[in-house]
Amino acid sequence: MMKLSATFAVLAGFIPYALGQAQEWGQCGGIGWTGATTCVSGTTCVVVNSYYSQCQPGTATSTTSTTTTASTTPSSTAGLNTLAKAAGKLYFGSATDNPELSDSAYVTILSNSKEFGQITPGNSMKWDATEPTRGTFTFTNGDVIANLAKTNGQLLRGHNCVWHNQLPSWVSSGSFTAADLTTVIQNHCGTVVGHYKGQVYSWDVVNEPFNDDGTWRSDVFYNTLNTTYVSIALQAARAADPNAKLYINDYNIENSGAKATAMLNLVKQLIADGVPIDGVGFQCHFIVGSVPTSFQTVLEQFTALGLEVAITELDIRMTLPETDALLAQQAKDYQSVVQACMNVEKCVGITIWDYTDKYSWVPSTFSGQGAACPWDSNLTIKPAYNGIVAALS
Ligand code: 9MR
Repeated sequence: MMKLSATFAVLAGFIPYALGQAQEWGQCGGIGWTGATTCVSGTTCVVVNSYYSQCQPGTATSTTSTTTTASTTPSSTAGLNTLAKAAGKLYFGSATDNPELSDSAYVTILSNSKEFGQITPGNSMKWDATEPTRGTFTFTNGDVIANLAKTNGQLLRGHNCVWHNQLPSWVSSGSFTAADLTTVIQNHCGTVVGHYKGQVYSWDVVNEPFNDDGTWRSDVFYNTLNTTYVSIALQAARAADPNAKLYINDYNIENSGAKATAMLNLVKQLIADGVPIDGVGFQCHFIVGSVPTSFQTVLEQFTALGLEVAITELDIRMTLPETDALLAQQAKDYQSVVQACMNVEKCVGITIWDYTDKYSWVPSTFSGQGAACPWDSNLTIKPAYNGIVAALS
């Protein structure tokens, strides 16, 4: 069994394990379990899966070990958004997605504007969702999330207009002339941004334009229009909703390096050319124990150009199973990432890429990894929550 030191328990806000022994067939461990972790005489604690260990009849021939993580007590009950706003930020927010909205316990937390003052639709405003066939727009799912934000008094980030991924095949495999594709982008961005006019705080107009080495990503937009697709999209978005902040959003630009430099050079050029650009989004999909060290410096390079910046898709994944040590490191990592935004005045807000492990994109994308969010899959806060609180306070 894993043991918590007294110091660690205080620092991380853990509740000590309940005393006593579990009965035959009772639960004796598993992620999130805070009850007894030893079994009555004649039974043995057997790991059924990482979430459930059980006292089964018989005596162990060897010591059974399981990963048990204790429950977390919030170090503040103010709520993450309340703390962020008190510290001068516009919001602390979360991504969400339509299928999850049938989970009422999930929605209750998402809708608590003390925790979340902003939401981003994870999928339902993307091109494949909004214009699956040319010129035919569907906003049903996007509207559900826009209306939820409105009902909850939460800001909305629009995500996204132009991206290489989640494109309907009529776009990704279309053979367009430059003039055709210009019209297609103008119509798509203009219609989608126009549909949500007045409801969106900021739009990720262009998403992930660069490869990790800082070269331009090869996709239908770049291959047909070279870099001009960026200004075409931004201008169409500005015309459609003059009050929405227009962002370019990417990952692996959080540390100094070729990709961050490429983004910096792009926005400098856009500014020089008089193209509308208000902000840069830093996705921040990180790994426990290796969050970037030059993040604040990079943020400041962008704000020095007069832009705002935001953390748009934060999560910090780990190799499973989660352990107390990994969760403690994750808390430190969340704290340092959020602190970087806190230290930069024009870093306007922080969005986590869903608040709970229950609906995180990570496990289905990175085999063997997960537990990336501040709430676990039982919708209970993890030490990461207190890491965020520490940065926001
Ligand atoms: O969270 C989104 C997930 O549900 C989708 O399957 C995935 C498909 O590409 O996109 C996820 O969101 C991505 C976001 O739109 C852009 N940055 C990376 C995010 C995680 O993949």
